[in-house]
Amino acid sequence: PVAIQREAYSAPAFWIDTVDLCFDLDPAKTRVLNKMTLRRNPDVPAQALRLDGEELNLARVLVNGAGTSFKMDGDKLVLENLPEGTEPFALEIFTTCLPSKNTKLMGLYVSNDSFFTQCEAEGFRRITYFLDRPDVMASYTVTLRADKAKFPVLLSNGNLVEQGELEDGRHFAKWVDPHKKPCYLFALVAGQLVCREQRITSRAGHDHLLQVYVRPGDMDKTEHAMNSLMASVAWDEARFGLPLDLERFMIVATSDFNMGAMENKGLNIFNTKYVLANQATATDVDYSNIESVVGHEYFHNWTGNRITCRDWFQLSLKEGLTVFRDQEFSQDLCAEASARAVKRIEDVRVLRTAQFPEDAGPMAHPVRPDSYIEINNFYTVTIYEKGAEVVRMMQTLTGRAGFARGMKLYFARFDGQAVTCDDFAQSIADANPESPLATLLPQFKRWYSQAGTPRVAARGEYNADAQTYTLHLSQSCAATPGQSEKQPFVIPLSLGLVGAASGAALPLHGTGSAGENHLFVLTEQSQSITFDNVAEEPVPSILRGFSAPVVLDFDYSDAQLLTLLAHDTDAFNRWEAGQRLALRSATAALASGTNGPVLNAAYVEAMRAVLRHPTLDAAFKELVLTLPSETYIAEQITLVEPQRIHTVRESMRLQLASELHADWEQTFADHQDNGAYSPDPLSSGRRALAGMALNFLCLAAVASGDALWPGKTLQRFKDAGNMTDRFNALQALVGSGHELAAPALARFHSLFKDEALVLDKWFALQAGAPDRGGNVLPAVRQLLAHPDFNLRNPNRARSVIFSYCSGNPGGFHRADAAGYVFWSERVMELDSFNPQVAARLARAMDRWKRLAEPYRSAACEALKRVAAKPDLSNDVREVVERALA
Ligand code: HT7
Ligand code: ZN
Repeated sequence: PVAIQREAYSAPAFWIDTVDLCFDLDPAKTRVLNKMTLRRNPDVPAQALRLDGEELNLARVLVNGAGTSFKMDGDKLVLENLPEGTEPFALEIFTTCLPSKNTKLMGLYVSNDSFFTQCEAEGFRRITYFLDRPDVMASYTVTLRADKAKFPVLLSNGNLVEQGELEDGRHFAKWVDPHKKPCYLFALVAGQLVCREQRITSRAGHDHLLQVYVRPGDMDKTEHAMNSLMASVAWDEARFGLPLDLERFMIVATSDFNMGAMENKGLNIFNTKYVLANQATATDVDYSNIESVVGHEYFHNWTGNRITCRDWFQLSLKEGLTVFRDQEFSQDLCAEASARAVKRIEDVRVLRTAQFPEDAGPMAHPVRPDSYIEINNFYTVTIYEKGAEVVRMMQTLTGRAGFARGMKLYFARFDGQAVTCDDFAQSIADANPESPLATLLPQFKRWYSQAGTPRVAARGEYNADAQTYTLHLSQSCAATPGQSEKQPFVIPLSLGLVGAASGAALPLHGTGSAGENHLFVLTEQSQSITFDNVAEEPVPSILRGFSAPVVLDFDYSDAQLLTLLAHDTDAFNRWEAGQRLALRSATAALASGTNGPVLNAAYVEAMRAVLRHPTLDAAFKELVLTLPSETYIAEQITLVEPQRIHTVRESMRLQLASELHADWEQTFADHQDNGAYSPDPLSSGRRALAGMALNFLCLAAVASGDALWPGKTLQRFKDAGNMTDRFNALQALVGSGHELAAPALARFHSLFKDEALVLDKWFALQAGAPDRGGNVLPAVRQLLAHPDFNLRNPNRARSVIFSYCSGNPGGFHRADAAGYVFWSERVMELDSFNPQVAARLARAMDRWKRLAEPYRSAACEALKRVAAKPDLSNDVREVVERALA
């Protein structure tokens, strides 16, 4: 396979102005008539038209209504004898495809007897021959024809302009999209679906129809998605002045989907996981995910659809910006500042546990990559989450109002075009000429071109006589594949000082900032900053709110961290202090190899103080009391022994469970809500903390042999009025390894055997359970043989296989290599029908080179076994070959 290079971009040789598609939908063989008008691009030397296609049967090609010669070059359809000059000409192509055999779920496919499409990134070429690249934007008219009884609902992008009956029980619907779009935003849906509707009037006074389509039987799970959609429409208009530009906006849910959702113009297609929710079947986390994914796809309507990417190297132009927007949306929906801080901590946790390892591993790539083999492999946490952090830093450097001004300029300049990350950054800077972003723009853009997580090392010096405090800061960034040397980044550091003795927020002098917070922009390799009139020895609170995606190295003493944990006014750094303390204990235990208690008394007492704190809210307490994950701990050490990490973390959990036993009992008692269920942040936080308490109480009970709490937990599992409480209770039983877990699991299955998304939870819980003596892998193998398991359904495959291989390091990394054998079998099995999902699973081995023996050699062998498979897809080959390089 050949790598595609960003530098090799050239404009298309032809433009496609209009596309008129007619589909005769039949699962076994669908016929597609594609009538286009094209013209030569006058800026490009005259050449043949080379159209992309994949797994299509070509029946006819006409140019201006007459037959023409053509040839095939691999998958490409090549037309050499086209009219000269730049006048438009008509091209008609008739093809067939096989939706029911489409197991890749890209292009046109069948799920539960309905038709769906997925065209991003390169799925449209599986529907018809086309210039399948995002910078070719056309106007679409689409006619769908199908059996009326089997496919009563026929949807495509834009407005429904005509519908009617045909012969033989068939019917048709004709859709016209008023906006030009790249083909990756094309969509159609046909099937037996029902919909929830809502009419809204925008701030500007325009009427719109919102619809959420689901399978009959799922209507009672659509209210939250609709509410989230309405909130999204209102938010984008209020915060960025971006209105809904369509009369009709539709969301359709499907249970077979490779990713989370897709922002097709006016016809978003969603994984059911991010649409369906009611209190009996969905947890608080599900509700919150639905809100952000509905928001994310809706916000793409402007950032992605109205202005799209010139080429796929610019993917973060739409994805990083849209993740930033969905994060801001969810924060803005929080009524309380504490809930906004909780959301920020959750987002940072995702970045640090998933993106930092990616940036340090074999798949590391810049936010704007330089090359790829398979674009589907580049829908990554770097493009999405790190890309969002880059946009966030732009907002930090220009201010909230300045950033909004920059967005306005971006739309004024580029609406309706396919552009680059440079175009975006330039717009934000140009709208804020006095900002540090404008003065530092070329250097700032290194965030787009350099991979790797920068480290900031900080050291403080307090001069009690002069009452000055100086922070010495320096930055570095490790080599990543293809980039051995890194230039300094622009790193905005939000700073404050906390009195070491008083715990007070100290006023900052000498920095030009008034108040207790200062934004220092680190641009050199080393720089210092001095604060004057510092009346007492301070503890520096650096990187407040996680103001840049970096690792901060500061040699805090335990006492300093305890001060920050107790007093910092910045909630992020307060949480961070607790994480640093826990991490320090874990790494010390790993280094010493002792099996004694891991946590010191000061830490346990600090956790007790947090739990008992009268004003901190429950969601924040739950985050502070959550220990760093095994994956995150593993990232902090050079030679990883996964079993040791698992043992150490489990013993930390047990220590918190037993030493805080009475507090957990009190916490559980204090967080019982008997009112109506509401998934708002405050109530969810209370449920999360109560769930955590149950977890620890069951853990302690198993250790002590006490039957009280497991019994109470089983009762709560039975009586719970919502899925969050029910699932938390089940998790507590399974997580503690108590014998009541088995009957509870059986009861859960029988209660929810007809709810696919709930069964996914049931599978995932077992595959992700804490390993006890190697018991998880045999359980996982049994789950694969369960009648409800279906490898072809990506959600189900993820619930078992990914939960085990990527989400359960203690169970997966086995000294006998059986986990890796299981992984290699599943990667190869999945690859034979869905390479995209297989390649995601392949990523579970990214960090194998850091493993200690015997894991390392066994992992290497498993990777080689996969790489040696002769008919491996490009998707999986790219991942395993980069891992082995
Ligand atoms: N923009 C969407 C990406 C997506 C996708 C990409 C490859 C294969 C399948 C896919 N489904 C959706 C999702 C988003 O970021 O909004
Ligand atoms: Zn997106």
